Order: sequence, then C-alpha cells, then structure tokens
Amino acid sequence: MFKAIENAQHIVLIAHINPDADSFGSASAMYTYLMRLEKKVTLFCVTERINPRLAFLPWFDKMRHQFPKSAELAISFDCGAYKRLGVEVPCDLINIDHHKSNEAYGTINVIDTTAISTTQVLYDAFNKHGIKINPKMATALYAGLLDDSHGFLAPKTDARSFKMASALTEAKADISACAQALFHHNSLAALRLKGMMFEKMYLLFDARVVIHLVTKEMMAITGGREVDCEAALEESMGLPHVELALMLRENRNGSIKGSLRSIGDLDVERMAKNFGGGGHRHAAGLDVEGSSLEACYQKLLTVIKEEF
Ligand SMILES: [Mn+2]
Repeated sequence: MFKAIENAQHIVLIAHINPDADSFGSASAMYTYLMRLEKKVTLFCVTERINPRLAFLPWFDKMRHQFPKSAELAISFDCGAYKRLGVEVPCDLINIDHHKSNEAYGTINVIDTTAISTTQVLYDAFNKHGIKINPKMATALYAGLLDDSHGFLAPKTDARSFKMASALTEAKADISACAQALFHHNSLAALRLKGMMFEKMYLLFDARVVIHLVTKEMMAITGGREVDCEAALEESMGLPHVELALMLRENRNGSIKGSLRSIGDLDVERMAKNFGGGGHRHAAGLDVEGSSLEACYQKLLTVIKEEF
C-alpha cells in the first residue's frame, strides 16, 4: 500500500455514501499523512449533505463531490461494497476496511475483519511503517474508534481498542471534541424525528423485535437526517427483551434504506445479504429500489418470522 502511495502524485481519498466518523476519520488521517509527503490530495464523497456532526474532524471543509480527472490512485475507507463508493473509480484503488462482507474490490485490499474500526486498520498500518501520528491524525483515528465501538460499549470492544485509545490520547487526540461531537450534541430536528419514530415504533414477537418504518413525510416534517434514524434504531436495542431491530426508511428518490441490529446469535448480515445488502453480524444494511415501504417491510417480515 505505501509503495503505491509513494508512486502516485495525485491521490483521491474516498469516504463512502453518507460517511460516518470511521470512514471520514480514516480519510482525514490519511489526508494529513499525504500532505506531509507533499502529495496532491483530494478528499471525495458523493454525498453532498455530510452529517455536520463530523465538522470537528480535520479537513472537513476540504471535501469535494466531483471525482478529479487527474487522479492516479484512489483509496477507499470503511466501504465494504463497491457500489457504496457512489462512483466508478477510473484508476488503481486501495480498499482499506474492516467489514467481514468486504468485496475485496480494490487493486490492493487492506482488510482486517478483527479490527473494531477502519481507523484501527489504518492505525496499525501507520505503526507498522513507523509513521509518526500527529495530533490531527490522532483525533481523526480516535473518532472512528470511538464511534464504531459506540463509545467503547460495543461487544467487540477489547484490550486492543483501549490500547489504541491510550496511544492516541498520548499522541494528543482531542478526545473531548470527539465525545462532544459524536455523543453529546443533539439537534432539535434529530430529537423531533426520534420522538416521532419512538411514538410510531412497534414491537413484535413478545417485544423481541422492534420495527421502525420511517416515511419521507416524517423526514420532511421534522427536518431530521438519515443518521438520526440510525441513532433511534440503536437506542431501541436497549429495550428489555429486544434481540432484533429493523428500520426501513424512504429516501427522497423513493428508494428504501434498511438497517438491522441484533444481539446474541442472530446474524443480521446473513439476513441483509438476502436483499443484496451487507455489514456485520450485529449491524447490517440494505438498499431496495422499486418497492413501497410497506411491500419491502412485508418481505423482510417473512425473513424475520423464520428466525422467531
Ligand atoms: Mn467502520
């Protein structure tokens, strides 16, 4: 990977559609490193309305939505499926990720499915190559670690997570800015949308399954964002007895985004794969086109019924 980076003059760093702190944080840390090498670097994401929570990350304002023609090398971060890049990549591509479902679509693939975040994959690679992590890089790497471990509460959190957190804190990561932005800030629109989602949510199979159906209208009335829906979904996993949570959300273009969460033995990655999606065992997603919210829900319900 570092050889390919050395040989390229203009490098594009790709954050996936609707980037989270892990995807953007990895790209941000790499951006700092490439600036040090005096490379020409473009930060790219197809999503124009990026979650403003991520604005604390270094280089947030450098994000571009037009793929540059002169790029010689692209690097994608935290993106398991090629189509989630949202662009046809016309040059060599390094694929850095930690998703088990990663399609290994890169010219070079740097995938570690034991890592809790993509920033951890990158952190290991930096360390292995003796690359010094400055405070900007430390903050960006820590942001992905903090977010993907859900504040060090996710089941995958282990000694390796805390060792990385400790080293990044030593390297002067702004851990309080990360905590504030990712876990404490709330917008009024987000609270209104979550309120509406919790009111409309229903429980099935003796309250072991939670269902959220989010219409375009709910999004429009509250002004809430996609990520707020994911947050409400996560929160509903905290209900007693819940083993599976499903959220289906209508996009403005009529397509449907599905998100699944589970605990225990339930493998939602397998369920999502039935619908062309992917993710992890306990968190997965899928995209459906040409179907109504209700029809899509009925199809998923059939799959859920088989499990309960
Ligand atoms: Mn990730």
